[in-house]
Amino acid sequence: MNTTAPQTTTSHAADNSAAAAPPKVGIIMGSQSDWETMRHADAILNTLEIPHETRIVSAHRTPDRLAEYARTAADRGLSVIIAGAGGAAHLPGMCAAWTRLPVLGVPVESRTLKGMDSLLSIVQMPGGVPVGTLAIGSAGAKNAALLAASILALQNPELAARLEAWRAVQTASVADTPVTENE
Ligand code: RP5
Repeated sequence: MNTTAPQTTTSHAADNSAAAAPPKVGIIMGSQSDWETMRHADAILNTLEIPHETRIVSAHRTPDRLAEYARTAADRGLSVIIAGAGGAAHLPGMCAAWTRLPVLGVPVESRTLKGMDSLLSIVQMPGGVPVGTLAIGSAGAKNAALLAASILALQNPELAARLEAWRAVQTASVADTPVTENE
């Protein structure tokens, strides 16, 4: 388990491979406990060399931090926000309420309801304020980052090439026939 704390006040882009550029994607999460899931989004953005930042921003524990973060996101140069939360999981929706930027919601797997609570909360936004909702857990975090990459690649041919190369590697890694493992 990765227990490294997401930075709350300094740009995570300062310690990833896209160090020099201003962040284009913001990864926010409601709690330190979400990092084990959201680190998978961080890893994909690192691999694709997309400048980004990571923050703990709780809709209920730090509501002013959320408002400030989301209201200033577009002016600070962000293009996409990935928001992960569990349980009541109101972070992605409240974030979307404060910004016109696309918000991709990741339902974090909760202990009591296995993330079904998170999923239903995030996906059921009333018409008018959308949140693009991904799968529960690490697959959703990974796909949120890939979707953010696809959005950014529309205006960035170099990133489009890196994304296509990443997908080609994934395709090439799939074997033709199954093998018996752990025997
Ligand atoms: C939500 O409550 C967070 O997104 C997290 O998934 C969940 C539990 O938070 P902790 O009690 O672990 O801080 O706000």
